Amino acid sequence: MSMPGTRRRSRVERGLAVTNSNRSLDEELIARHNATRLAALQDDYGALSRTLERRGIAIDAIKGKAARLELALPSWGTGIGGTRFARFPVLGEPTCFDEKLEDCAVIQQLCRITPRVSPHFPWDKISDPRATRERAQQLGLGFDAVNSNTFQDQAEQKQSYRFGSLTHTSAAVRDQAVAHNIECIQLGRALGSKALTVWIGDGTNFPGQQQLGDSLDRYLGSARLIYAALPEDWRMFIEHKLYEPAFYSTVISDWGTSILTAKELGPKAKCLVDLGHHAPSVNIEQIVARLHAFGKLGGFHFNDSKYGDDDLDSGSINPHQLFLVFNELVIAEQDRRAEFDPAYMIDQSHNITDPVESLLSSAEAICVAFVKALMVDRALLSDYQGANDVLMAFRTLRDAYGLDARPIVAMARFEAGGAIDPIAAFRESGWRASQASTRKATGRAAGIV
Ligand code: PSV
Ligand code: MN
Repeated sequence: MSMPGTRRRSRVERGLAVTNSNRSLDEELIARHNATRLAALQDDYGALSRTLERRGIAIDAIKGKAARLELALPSWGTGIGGTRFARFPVLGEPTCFDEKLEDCAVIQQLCRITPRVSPHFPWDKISDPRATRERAQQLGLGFDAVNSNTFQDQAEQKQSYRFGSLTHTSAAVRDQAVAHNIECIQLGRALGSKALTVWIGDGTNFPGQQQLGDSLDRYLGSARLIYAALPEDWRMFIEHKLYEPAFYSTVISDWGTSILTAKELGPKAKCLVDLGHHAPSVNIEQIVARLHAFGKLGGFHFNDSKYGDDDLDSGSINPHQLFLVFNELVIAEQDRRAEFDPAYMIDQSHNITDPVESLLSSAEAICVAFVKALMVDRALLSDYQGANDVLMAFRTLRDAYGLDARPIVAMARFEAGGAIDPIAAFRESGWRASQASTRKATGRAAGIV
């Protein structure tokens, strides 16, 4: 027996709850964590199951769909971001791609719906893609869409993107930007990825700076070259953004430009909806329905936004909008007028929270929104819609939104081997503290790399 004050601290207390072999969390820790919470979860799950049963909805089918949800993790989201003014680093944050993968593996181990990582080049330096792919496999991870970056200059590059990249007036700059995208495809191929996401910051900051029509023509010319380099089974996601860093006009500013561009390019080109990239008050769920109707819904970057930002944690500001987006996705999946295979990714920047915790919290919020949409009584809703019973149709949506979906999400996660409360388990593991002793300290320079 140890004396009070002299008791040897457990591995967990010392922040050592990691296995030495693959540097992920100790499975025993998760099992112990779950053992203390399982009875309460079963209780909550049983109560929700009875509520749904009264509505003729089978809880297990919904749980199965929740378990099959897959969200990609942004490699850049694992580091501490910053604003234009400051970055507040934490000890133990990842300093290289390998360490970002380790943190993603921890997230996946705890929540079980984030099996793939989306790399961003050249932020992510990968010298041996085969070895990186193997390392990811060991950690239980695969790779999702690769992201190109022609919105910043890199030390080694010849041409500057100060005045644009794929739309630049100079052919030499456009060629460089096209070549970078093609390199991203090659790297992605080696990693086992199947899509390229292209977001450009091109546009203008002053009226008169450029001919607005000509810029789009130049974009299409460059994008066609990238499209031509896509492997047969790949997709190219075109991500629109209203403004920033082009504060007067952005070339790919909205879903209209995005879908026209995707149609010009061909069937492998699809539109990517980043929830934060719209004007305030825009009806994003309607955009989702439109893109699906025309077979151009490629995927999502999930985040939230209050003012003009696009990097807040998913569901932290407007969880109802997230629910309405998933409501359209549930309808789209059943509707099948067009292929339905959207790629889901979280795209956030974490400035003052632990990135692992924020990503876990967002994965939960996204899955909760999905489950709420699955709990809508579709037959009833359709009857009310047909009868133009506006209030009851609205109430049918509300009745699902008002339910607490968390027991389904937690039960699906538990049954898949994850933690009932992933953030609590992460804290119990002492993961961040354990990494602080081996990972280098990062700087204060602003930026999300
Ligand atoms: C741009 O704001 C964006 O949403 C794009 O997806 C980028 O690739 C990502 O953020 C990271 O900066
Ligand atoms: Mn994005």
